[in-house]
Amino acid sequence: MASAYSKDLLLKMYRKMYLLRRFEERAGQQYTLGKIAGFCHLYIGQEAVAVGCNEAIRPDDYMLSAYRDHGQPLARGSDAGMIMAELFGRGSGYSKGKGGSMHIFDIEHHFYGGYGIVGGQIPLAAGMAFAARYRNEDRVTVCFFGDAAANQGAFHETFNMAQKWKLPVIYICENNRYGMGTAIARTSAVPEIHKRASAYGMRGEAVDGMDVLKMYEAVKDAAEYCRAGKGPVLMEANTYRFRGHSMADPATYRSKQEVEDERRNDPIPKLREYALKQKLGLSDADFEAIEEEEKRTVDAAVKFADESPEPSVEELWRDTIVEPGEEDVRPRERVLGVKVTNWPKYPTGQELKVTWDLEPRAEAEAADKKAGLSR
Ligand SMILES: Cc1ncc(C[n+]2csc(CCOP(=O)(O)OP(=O)(O)O)c2C)c(N)n1
Ligand SMILES: [Mg+2]
Repeated sequence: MASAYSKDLLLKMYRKMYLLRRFEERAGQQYTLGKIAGFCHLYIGQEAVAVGCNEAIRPDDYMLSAYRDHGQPLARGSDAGMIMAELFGRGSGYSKGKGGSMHIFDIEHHFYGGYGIVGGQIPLAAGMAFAARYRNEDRVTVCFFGDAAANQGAFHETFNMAQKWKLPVIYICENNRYGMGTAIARTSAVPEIHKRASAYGMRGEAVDGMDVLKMYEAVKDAAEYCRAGKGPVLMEANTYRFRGHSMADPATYRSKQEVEDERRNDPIPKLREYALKQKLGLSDADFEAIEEEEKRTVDAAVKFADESPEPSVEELWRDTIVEPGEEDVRPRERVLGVKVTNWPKYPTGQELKVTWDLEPRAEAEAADKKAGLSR
């Protein structure tokens, strides 16, 4: 029987999962060498979730995540060197070295962070989905968060509005069974998180997050549903992190046996075994060649990060606030007012034309000068 998936797709998914794994292994190593400071949460074990999802959506769809955020942008195609440089706190990183591991942000690939507040990205994703709908774009927003984030108030408040407005957003709860050192079953009245969708009349489902093809199929179907205007989806991807919560966590709250058992379910060899069984003419050598290439990609990323300069002291003050007397390095227009007539009922599909009155630059400068401010 012919394979249900093309050779290209299977190899692409293998390549990406391997890249994510290798990147994280090297990040962990660089952390222990003292090259990375602060928090560092590795994605090892969860690769199938980000990769299966990314292949199922469009490159222009929006994506947000929590602080365990190296894997999703890598799956999107972000530059491994710029992510590693951010971890190293170097000026060539995605947040100019000022965010670190938890704050990857890559507009080119529509990856909008990287958030340290547990559950903080959940309402933001609804806002992005609202904006897409408002502008009559058919983009879907994908929002990743952990199992412990499902106990935050923002989760419930957002789902209420998202379902009420039928927002095109897929919420992917990466249930790795722990929030820091606490098993989710110890803190949750309903530990099967997808079931909580029913409280809002929303579509909710569980997926095997250790199987990249199952993730791919589930997200493809959910994205179609969202694009058709049917509303949001809560998808619980059952997965497992093979390492501790962060680099600072020896993970003594779970048994070695449990981790060993879960490692037998590793999504990377699983995909390889599947692909080899298909009549696609693949052999071990094809996978080994991919692994070698991705090892070189990550070696180059580490080298790039290590050779990049630290941000300058001046950089500390950029992209923050403009103090009186300071140079404004980001000239911006000021919005004077928003002209909107006939607010349409939401959702309508009717295009809403909004225009902004911007203060002419010369007038803004004159006003600043009068107030004793320089731009
Ligand atoms: C609002 C808030 N409360 C507490 C914390 C501390 N904290 C950081 S990570 C974490 C656990 C979150 O676990 P989960 O959502 O399951 O994600 P995972 O780390 O497993 O990917 C906690 C409690 C925080 N960052 N923000
Ligand atoms: Mg968790």
